[in-house]
Amino acid sequence: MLEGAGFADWSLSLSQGCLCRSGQRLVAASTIAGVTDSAETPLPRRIAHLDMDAFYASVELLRYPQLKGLPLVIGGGRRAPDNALLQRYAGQPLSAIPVAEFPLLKDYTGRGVITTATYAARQFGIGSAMGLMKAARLCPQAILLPVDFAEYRRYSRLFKEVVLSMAPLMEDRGVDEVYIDFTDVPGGQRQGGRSLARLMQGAIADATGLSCSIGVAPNKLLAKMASEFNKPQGISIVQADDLQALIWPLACRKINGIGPKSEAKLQALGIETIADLAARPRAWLLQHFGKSHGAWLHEAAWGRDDRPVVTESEPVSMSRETTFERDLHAREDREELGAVFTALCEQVAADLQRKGYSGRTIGIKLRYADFKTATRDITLELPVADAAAIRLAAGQCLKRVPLAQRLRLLGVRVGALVRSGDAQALLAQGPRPGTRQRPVADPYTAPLF
Ligand code: TTP
Ligand code: MG
Ligand code: MG
Repeated sequence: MLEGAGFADWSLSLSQGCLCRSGQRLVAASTIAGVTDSAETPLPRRIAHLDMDAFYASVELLRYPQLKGLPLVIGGGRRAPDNALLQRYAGQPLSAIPVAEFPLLKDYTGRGVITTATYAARQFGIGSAMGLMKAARLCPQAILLPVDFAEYRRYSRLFKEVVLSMAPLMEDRGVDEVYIDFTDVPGGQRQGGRSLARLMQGAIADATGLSCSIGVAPNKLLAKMASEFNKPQGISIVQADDLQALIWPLACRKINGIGPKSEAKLQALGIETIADLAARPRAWLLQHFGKSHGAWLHEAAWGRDDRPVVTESEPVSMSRETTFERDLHAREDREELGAVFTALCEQVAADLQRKGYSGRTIGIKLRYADFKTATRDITLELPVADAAAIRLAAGQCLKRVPLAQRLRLLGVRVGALVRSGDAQALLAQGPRPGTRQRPVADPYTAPLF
């Protein structure tokens, strides 16, 4: 069984909750021809997006510096602290393990995917989400290392602490990226934000040994695009009047929020670049994409986005999922599936308990052999965080999905999270009207999985 990173949509997905708007703007005083204008003029918004370079791989290179410059991919399973290689070199520094001892991509068999690849490996056309065996055909000599989420989380915390020490308005956007409001930070306006971005890159490198790329722009939408312009170790500054030169030539897909489906629809309508999108009348977009999505597409194409930098966030759901080594059948592989299902529930429960949350909405996700995906969920009257209750509710969800076809992936998710302290208070209040009872063991599902 592979522990998939499940990165794209589910795994440990920490979505944002409460909004906290950036603080008061500073007062700018300007002197023109001897006349002092002391009116309160807000400084122009300068929003940075910071994204670590080849994050998981770069963290691995800190402990295996002998692999620097070589093609390296991360994926295929979790790092076991007692694996054969580490045992053979027990007592010696990790940096002393000879390069020739590391596993190569060409020797991998299985269905794991790449979480990330170093820039040296990307030159061979391989990258995130590609199957490891396919990648092995493109770059057989790449070194393959397993994932070590605990270590990546540790470095994630470290670099965010550095950012916060320099600029207090930071929005956490996942393990390796953040938005930062530079507007009112001393020096944040200098060179459009370049000076502060450079200082930040240096401070992060000093504290962690890792490199990052930063884009600074009038808003989050443009900053996110800008941070990719000069990766790795890049700094890109976008001003409002750069839209035509820097943003419009890009493919629509570069807009964060336009995924493969929207891209295909846009292409079918003859829209390839952001310039093509900007050229369509707003009313036309509304007609083809609906009121809200159409309006958003129009605003995005014109580089407009007034979303604030959200400084406090609460996870709204936590999940775990796994892709099987071979497709499994609900009946023929009942025992194996049942064990995986229970393990996933236990993992989510452990995640919840470690982070101090409980949740009322329990969901499952299945991906069938034909890659179609099904999800179901159930909302309980009270939040739960224990594996047995999650397992029971998830089992009820399973009853509601077709199980004739083989499965390649199974996931369990707990949503509608509340802090466990708040959950205790809810428990004391008793059940809410209109929600389901805490499930009892189900004679059909319990033996099925
Ligand atoms: P990214 O920031 O998308 O990628 P990256 O940091 O590896 O490389 P880049 O220099 O282009 O920013 O993702 C951050 C980490 O998230 C990445 O190191 C591994 C993980 N990840 C996955 O596990 N699966 C994925 O499909 C992607 C895109 C990332
Ligand atoms: Mg990154
Ligand atoms: Mg990222």
